[in-house]
Amino acid sequence: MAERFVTRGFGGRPRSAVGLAARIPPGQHLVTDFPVLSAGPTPRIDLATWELALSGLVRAPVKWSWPEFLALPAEEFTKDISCVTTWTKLDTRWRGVSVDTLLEHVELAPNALGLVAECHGGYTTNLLLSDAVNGQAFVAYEYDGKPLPPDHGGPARLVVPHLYFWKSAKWLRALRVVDRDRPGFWESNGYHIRGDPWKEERYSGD
Ligand SMILES: Nc1nc2c(c(=O)[nH]1)N[C@H]1C(S)=C(S)[C@@H](COP(=O)(O)O)O[C@H]1N2
Ligand SMILES: [Mo]
Repeated sequence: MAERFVTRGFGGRPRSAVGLAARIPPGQHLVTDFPVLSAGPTPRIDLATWELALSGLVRAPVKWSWPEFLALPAEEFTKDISCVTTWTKLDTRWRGVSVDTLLEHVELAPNALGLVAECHGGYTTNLLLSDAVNGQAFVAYEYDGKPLPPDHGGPARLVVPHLYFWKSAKWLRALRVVDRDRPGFWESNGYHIRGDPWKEERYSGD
């Protein structure tokens, strides 16, 4: 992927060295490439059969086909992302549907507490609803103005930029509403249940 030395003019963010440093969470370093990190092979996903489900503790579960998903109101998001392996990438540019928009289509049960992101290939990650609403998380299908590449989670992935990037589940197929914050794949393998980069919540016990 071609990277430019000069950053484009994303609205009003600080560009001085001091300003940039203030955007890098503790223990992280800046990258300009976009590393690929996957626990398994990149699945081949057919858009003709692709579905996104919103299921679990909702009155009536919803499923979107690819055309239905693309018809939902979408937004542009420009966000900094941090991977627990210590890279941080600034101003990543995505297009997708906010989790708020998805949740407008269901009625949550009173005991709804979290979401489990379920992926093609079996990967899962857990998220509190309080970390998923109010514009904090979205399901992206474009990166940098182009369809999201398969290695980066295309056709569509969850992006939760304020938490370590393992929470940003690639090849998303379902968001399941749950009443307990149970650990997903990495959270069951020694990583933190929440993963806030600014608090360095890397490993369970941090
Ligand atoms: N389905 C799925 N989602 C995943 C992963 C994975 O292995 N499978 N890896 C996670 C991890 S650890 C990171 S850091 C990011 C990496 O995303 P990228 O490959 O687009 O950089 O995806 C996250 N989402
Ligand atoms: Mo990661």
